[in-house]
Amino acid sequence: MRQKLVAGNWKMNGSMQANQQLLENLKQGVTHIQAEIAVCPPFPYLLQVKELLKNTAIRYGAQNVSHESDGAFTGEVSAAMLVDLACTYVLVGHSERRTLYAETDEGVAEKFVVAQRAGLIPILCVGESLTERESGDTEKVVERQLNAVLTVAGVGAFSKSVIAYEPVWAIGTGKTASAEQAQAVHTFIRQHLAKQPQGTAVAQTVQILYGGSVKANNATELFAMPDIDGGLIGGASLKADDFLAICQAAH
Ligand code: G2H
Repeated sequence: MRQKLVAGNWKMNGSMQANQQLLENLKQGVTHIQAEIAVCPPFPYLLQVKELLKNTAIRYGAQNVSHESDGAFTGEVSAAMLVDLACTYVLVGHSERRTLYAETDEGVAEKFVVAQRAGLIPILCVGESLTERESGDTEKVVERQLNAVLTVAGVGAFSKSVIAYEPVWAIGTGKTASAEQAQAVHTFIRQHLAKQPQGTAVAQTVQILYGGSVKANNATELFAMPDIDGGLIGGASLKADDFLAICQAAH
């Protein structure tokens, strides 16, 4: 039985005041929630989030990490710094990073390895664009994105990571993949991992989240699917009531 995880990706949103309000409301609301819960604020707020979430079960992580360890890399943030701030998770390869900041499969794989080596749990985001889905290439694209990590880290690395399937056409668009569409890709991901030498056990235990316009009104159906282990939530993670309703649906 895999534990469900609901992670909020705040993207480039928030302020000291808004974060405090949001986290205070979350802290009050999470008492009866069974799923693991995490939030991923922008870098400048990690320390604030660390303080506010002290002695709670809510974990937190970053939205990106440098593949470099330290040195003259202006504007970058290292995995060691995230560990220093007691982050549990870090998103790698979110589609916004891949499309807007030209991150490649190989670059994402490098970040995955660096993050994991430092002791963080990478949440590897994969997913196809609308054109790729329409041309029947969904599995090919997801397989290619997974293979980049498998090549450098091996299937064993997935035992200490999370995968988030996020179809690009469903991100922030209000269009959600149907529960069946998402389930089909999640099954494919598990099967692909299971096909690797010594991949069977990892394929069964790795948490695979769905992301892309998850809302309180579609979360129950999505999370009821056998291979969907929770969600990576963008827009709906910015309002405590919406996020809590989604967390409630994950049990
Ligand atoms: C996908 C998701 C969070 P949203 O990016 O990672 O965002 O829920 O706003 O579609």
